[in-house]
Amino acid sequence: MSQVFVYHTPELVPDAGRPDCAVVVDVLRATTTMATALQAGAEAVQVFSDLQQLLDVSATWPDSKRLRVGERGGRVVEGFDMGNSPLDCTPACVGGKRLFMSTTNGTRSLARVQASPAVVTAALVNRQAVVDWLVARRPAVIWIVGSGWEGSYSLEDTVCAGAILASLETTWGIPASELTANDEAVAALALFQQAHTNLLQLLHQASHGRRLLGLGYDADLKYCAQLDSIPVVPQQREPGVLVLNP
Ligand code: 3SL
Repeated sequence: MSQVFVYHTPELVPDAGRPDCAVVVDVLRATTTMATALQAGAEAVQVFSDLQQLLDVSATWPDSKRLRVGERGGRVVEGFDMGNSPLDCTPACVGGKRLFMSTTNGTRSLARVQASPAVVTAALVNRQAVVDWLVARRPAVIWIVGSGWEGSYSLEDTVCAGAILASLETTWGIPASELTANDEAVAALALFQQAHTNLLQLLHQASHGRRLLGLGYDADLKYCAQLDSIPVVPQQREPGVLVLNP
């Protein structure tokens, strides 16, 4: 049976120990964008915490096969091909290309757990696909790692952790009381149970949701709030490189 721990931010992930599987969450918007880009036919998403390193590594790829995705503070990084909007990830734009991506928080969470034996990314849009993947493999210890915002808690990543737990309970048939391994996991499940009928409203209340609304990204919030709309599981094939079929 699995034990599921929830950590709200990469900073709260313990230094000691590691899970059998890490599930990285950044509902607004990095992990939503990753699932969308891979479903739209991107070859891979390669993540970087550091913008200069991203520029150096992506420079070794042919122009026609790469897209530089950069976001800081919700805005597109100057000189990059695109920002972090999942709505830009159409097959015409990303098909066959590698996305070299750096975002404020989501890519830092991935870096924090990249040494785990298995790493997948989850958002509300691909929650059930991730649950099915976990149930098929039954990792003994699962860490769900939220991205938050610059070290602080976020409602949207916590509700997604709760959505994963709620579906693990029903799909697996194991009571949540046996799956939840820390207080954060219990609280995440309670948040989802309270908010599941109107996830968009919760994203509108979230501080990063409000930040994105202020930048005009209303349609992104609507897209990111859709539960189980994309049946894909981005998986780490090598440190920092996410693909659909490793
Ligand atoms: O913080 C992150 O990693 C981003 O997902 C933030 S944003 O939604 O692109 O602004």
